[in-house]
Amino acid sequence: MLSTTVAAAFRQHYPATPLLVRAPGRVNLIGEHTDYNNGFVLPAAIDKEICFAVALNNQPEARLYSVDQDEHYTLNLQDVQPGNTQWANYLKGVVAGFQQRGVTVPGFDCAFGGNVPIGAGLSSSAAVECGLAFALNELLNAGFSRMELALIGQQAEHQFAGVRSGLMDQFASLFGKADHVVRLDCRSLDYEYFPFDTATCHIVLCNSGVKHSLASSEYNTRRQECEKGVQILQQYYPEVESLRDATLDQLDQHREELGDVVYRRCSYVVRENQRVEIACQHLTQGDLAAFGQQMYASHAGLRDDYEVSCPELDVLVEIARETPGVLGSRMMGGGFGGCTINLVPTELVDSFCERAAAEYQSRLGLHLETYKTSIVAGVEALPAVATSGQ
Ligand code: GAF
Repeated sequence: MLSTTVAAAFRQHYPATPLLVRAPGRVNLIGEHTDYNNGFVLPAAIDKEICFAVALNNQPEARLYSVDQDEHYTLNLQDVQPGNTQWANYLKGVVAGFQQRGVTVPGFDCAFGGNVPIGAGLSSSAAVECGLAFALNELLNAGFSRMELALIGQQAEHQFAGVRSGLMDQFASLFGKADHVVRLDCRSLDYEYFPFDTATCHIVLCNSGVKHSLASSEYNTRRQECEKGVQILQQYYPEVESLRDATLDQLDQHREELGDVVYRRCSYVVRENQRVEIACQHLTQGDLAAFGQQMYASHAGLRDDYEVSCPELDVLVEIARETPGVLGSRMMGGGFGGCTINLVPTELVDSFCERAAAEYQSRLGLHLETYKTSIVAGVEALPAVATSGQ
């Protein structure tokens, strides 16, 4: 078990009995690139997770150990700055978030590791941020709400990883509920859970294996393009504070001034927000086939208008579309690689995974990994595990 491995690694390097915490990755059924436009998202926490073992250490520094990289990092808590060790940056960003909120962070020891595939669009970085944020909140009795912890994680992403991400990933990791998806209104931060019955339909992920180096720079560019669209619209419609408030009509009226690229980015976001609303109605009615059609439409928008897909993801969606019985498929997360998310009736899951892998190999000569996921609870503390030496 993951927690046993991480607890054992902790005991190998540090003397104390640690607090154990698990922090899941996430899927997002629909609502992509809408979070930083104050729109709607529909994520869920999944059974791919990062485990943490953390204890205060009475030292002036934090000693960090990545079990997966087998690497140590010592953090001077008086001077927390981003550096060259990427995995440590996420943890440092969380420490900085506590400090910026007036919390004195004393020395601590931390070992962590997990099975969220890196660069697969399943938010391994948010799981790392949220796991440590939750553990420090407990150990320091800092009293932050889960939402504040999510905001600390998001801030870490902005300040220490250079990605101006929205709140979806951290929210999903902290607010996940078993067998439910959750719709978040990224402006009001109101959220609503919807039951998702994996007895009849499974969420299957197809990992393209592509880790695109453009992901963070293009992500920030998309965000700027959306902001530019809002600035232009605001001259005519002062009530438009973000793309959440804009309509397709307004965009059409000012199409020339917006220019082709910004127009397409903005119209994608407006349509995607509408799709989330429609998809949630289908979910409430139990109409997963109609839900799946919204996913296909979402993919087409991400590919053609938002331009964050890549040929491998497009092929995977085509394979899903051609497979009888599959209800919906689209690229997921920031884009430029990572996974597609597929809605597959339970009895077809194995045959779909086999077919998708064979087709991916024959069309692109690439190996495909597939994951049949379960929807699990968000970040939580785990019971202590006995390790040798205890
Ligand atoms: C990444 C970001 F971290 C999220 O905030 C979100 O914008 C997503 O890309 C796209 O929907 O996962």
